[in-house]
Amino acid sequence: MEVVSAAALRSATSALLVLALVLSGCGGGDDVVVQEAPTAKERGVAPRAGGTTKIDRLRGARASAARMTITVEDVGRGRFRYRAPRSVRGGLVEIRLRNIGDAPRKAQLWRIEGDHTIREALRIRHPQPDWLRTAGGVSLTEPGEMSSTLQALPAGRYYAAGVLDTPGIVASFTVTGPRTVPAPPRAPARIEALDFSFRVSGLRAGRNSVDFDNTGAQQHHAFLTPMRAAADIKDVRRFFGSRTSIGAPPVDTEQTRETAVLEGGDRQVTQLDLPAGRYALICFVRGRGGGPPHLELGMINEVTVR
Ligand SMILES: [Cu+2]
Repeated sequence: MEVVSAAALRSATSALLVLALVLSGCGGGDDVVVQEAPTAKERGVAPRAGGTTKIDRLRGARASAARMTITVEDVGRGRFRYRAPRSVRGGLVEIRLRNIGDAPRKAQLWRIEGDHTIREALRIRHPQPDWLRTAGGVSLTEPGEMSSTLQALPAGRYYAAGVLDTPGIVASFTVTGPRTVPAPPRAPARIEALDFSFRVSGLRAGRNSVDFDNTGAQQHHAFLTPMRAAADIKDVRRFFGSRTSIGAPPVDTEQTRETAVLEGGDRQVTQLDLPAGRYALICFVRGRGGGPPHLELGMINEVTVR
């Protein structure tokens, strides 16, 4: 029997918050642009007491890839700020996110094409014009932790931010070098996003290097949230499909894992820490023009990790 506890209510609130972040257009956001490298103190950030900084390197290609580190920190009242180097040598790049804030964050990269400015980009919700590209980035990372992604980073003007509706204080940077670069090597685990379904193989309990492969034409991401013991995938679909859900949620949204958003045809190797269990795998992204979140078009699967 489900008892509606304070914890469950908190979870419900955070689930609705996640929904709000993903689905709504409510956030005004900060449109301040900073271009700063991490300070020495930040570079030396230590793991939490009793914790370890887990960096799982993909052997081979990752060792030879260029590397950039993005830092995210909280700056009060739900505001958060990214820092990145001003200039990065492009190619196959290992992008690391160091989270020195208080809440889980991801680093979504955006690339601006043509003569458009970051201030223009930050005003965009839907429709999203073709000159603003979702360019991968680093998956959701816990406070005090660092995780990384290996992906092609072609030359261009970029910024690191949160989601479209809640970008935070973004960090702009320039990628120099070739316009076309090699794709990353294959990883043992794979999440393929199609229009509009997922194919999953090779996920196991612990830290996974995941080949996140968008073989569709649309933008997609992978959102993995642990399912509660009594819940089935229909409960999860109903929960996220309704904006008025009350009662105990069928998932533990505080333990969510989430990749960055990729354009159709793009691929990256990213890290996901997955304790054993059953997960709901969901895409909440809408099309460039708006439209329903892909969850409503069938992008929801149950995945068991052992
Ligand atoms: Cu999608």
